Amino acid sequence: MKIKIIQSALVLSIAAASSATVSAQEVTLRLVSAFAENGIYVQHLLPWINKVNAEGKGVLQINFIGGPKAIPTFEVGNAVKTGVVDMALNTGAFYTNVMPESDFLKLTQIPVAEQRKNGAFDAINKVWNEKGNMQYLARTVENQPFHIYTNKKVDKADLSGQKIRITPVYRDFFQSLNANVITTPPGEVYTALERGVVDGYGWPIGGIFDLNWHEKTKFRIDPGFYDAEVSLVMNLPAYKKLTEAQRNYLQKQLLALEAENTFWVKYGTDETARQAKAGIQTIAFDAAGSKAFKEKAYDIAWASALKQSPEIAAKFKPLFAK
Ligand code: 173
Repeated sequence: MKIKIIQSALVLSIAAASSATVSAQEVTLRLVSAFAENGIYVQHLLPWINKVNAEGKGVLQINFIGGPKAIPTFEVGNAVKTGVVDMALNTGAFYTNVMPESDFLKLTQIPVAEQRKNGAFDAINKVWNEKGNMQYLARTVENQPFHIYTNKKVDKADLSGQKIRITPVYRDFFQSLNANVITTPPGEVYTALERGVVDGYGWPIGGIFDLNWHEKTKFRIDPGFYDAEVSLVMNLPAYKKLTEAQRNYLQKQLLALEAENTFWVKYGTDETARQAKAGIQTIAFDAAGSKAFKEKAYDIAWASALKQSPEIAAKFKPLFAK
């Protein structure tokens, strides 16, 4: 009996040792999302994770841990910085507590493919490495402008008397439109609308149905402004620890993921139609008003960026502009 136990313990330890040897070149990366699991950003990413895992046996695997229930939205940035998780689907607005520059990525006006060519991507990574202890891996969402959604009708670009839910994306712009602003993660928007804590919210053109906000939304203000940035980021030491083969494999899959960003233009069009069908009315300004509205959005955000982080904002600005 005793011998048997020793024997089986030995077998187990050999099995463990050999599996460790066999898998020495396979790494499993833990990924969390700052966005809800049932939302479009995660839903769009899941098939990619499956593909990475199917094609990456013996090289690299991604273990999707979950959304904000696993790690609260505004804590995901620090979780990546400190290595609590290896990777995250996140947006800069959610980790300005790591570095204020994270929110600047909403100001890119060129495709990520071009950012990789003109030096923007490298410039971003220099900052993300140094200030965030992070590697900026890939932008998974493009061509999704932000909008103001509200239940109080307006006939000009003025949110006086309105309480609007924000993140850092919208703060300076909405305050310049005289809104009273309240910061919440996406997970608290529905309740805030339901209880009348807010009259409206900022969000991109797509995704308001994912958490049922359409039930509590009367108007969308056009035009949109900025471009919603949703990206994969990785803990820098974890990234540096990858073998060359693992890093090359990951890079190949990240570029394939970005190549699928063509999805977003049609998604935006479809979501616009779906909002109209759901009874959400559009408030649109005339051509001159629209142009002024958009210009104001960018002017205010860049002015704020240049004030917050003069050198980095000045470096990013020409690389991000059209
Ligand atoms: O929560 C937000 O409104 C926000 O900042 C954001 C950023 C990128 C995509 C979607 C929402």
